[in-house]
Amino acid sequence: MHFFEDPHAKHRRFFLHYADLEDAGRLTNLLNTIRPDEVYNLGAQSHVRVSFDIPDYTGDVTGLGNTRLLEAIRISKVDCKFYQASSSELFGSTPPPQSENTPFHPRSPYAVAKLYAYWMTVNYREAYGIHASNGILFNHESPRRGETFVTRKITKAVANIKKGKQEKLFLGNLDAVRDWGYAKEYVEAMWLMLQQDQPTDLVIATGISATVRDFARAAFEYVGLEWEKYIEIDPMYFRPAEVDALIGDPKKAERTIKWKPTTDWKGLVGIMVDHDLAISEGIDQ
Ligand code: G4F
Repeated sequence: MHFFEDPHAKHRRFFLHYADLEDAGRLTNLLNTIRPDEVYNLGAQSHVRVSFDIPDYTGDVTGLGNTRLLEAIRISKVDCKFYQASSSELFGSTPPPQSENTPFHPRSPYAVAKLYAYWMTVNYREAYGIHASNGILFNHESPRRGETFVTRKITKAVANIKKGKQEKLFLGNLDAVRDWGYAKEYVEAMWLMLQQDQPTDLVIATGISATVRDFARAAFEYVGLEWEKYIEIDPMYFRPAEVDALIGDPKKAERTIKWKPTTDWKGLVGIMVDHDLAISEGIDQ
């Protein structure tokens, strides 16, 4: 991103470059210019509910975006390792526990697009010998989580309600079961995957699950409030097809990359509510 003369440029170790997963030419050009050692494709239209409203766009960016990036690597002949952000949403309606051997059954345009990207990653590995790996990550959360995903929506509302800035929290399906882990730890797993000699596909999860109701109850209790007084159900947040239960089996990751999570969903509740309380009080994080 060099639009102007930057006097500090020679001291910088981190550079931003513009590109778009819909723009194959730019991706190839960028690969040729930067010639990276590692490429992490975390780009997507990643909201599951939203993907039902914009399935075409989701397929283009979340699915084909992966192919454009793999093609850019193949065409530019850059010798790099590739990480694809695959998702536990691939498992969809297949019952838990889910491991690398569990059959996929996606339940949303987002998950179908991710399934295509998963197999393209495997295909480029097998067809062209690219060091390409899929990290099949279960839900990973942190204070940086977008505010329309359920954990952050809850922790932000809890903080605002505690501070008297909000009255109610409107949610959809409280019965959904998720395996929530800490994004900070999951990013380490991504990096570890690209430090291996051999590419592989790995489930990254805690193996511990809770319902949306459990998470909400714990978040309200963390600040001494009774959750039932504040939560209302709004069918607007229901999905045309829901993923009822995701609980990962991370044993292969423990074995192959020596990765083990240390923060479970209850730990996350504390980290995220504390952060949102500080924001609500106007303290810079
Ligand atoms: O927080 P969510 O929107 O995450 P979801 O759908 O599980 O997907 C996230 O994790 C995936 C990995 O497994 C990623 F691939 C994906 O990109 C994303 O990061 O919803 C979690 C659950 C769902 O069952 C949903 O129906 O919470 C339920 N829910 C209930 N009320 C709600 C709400 N979800 C949202 N976003 N907003 C609600 O008000």
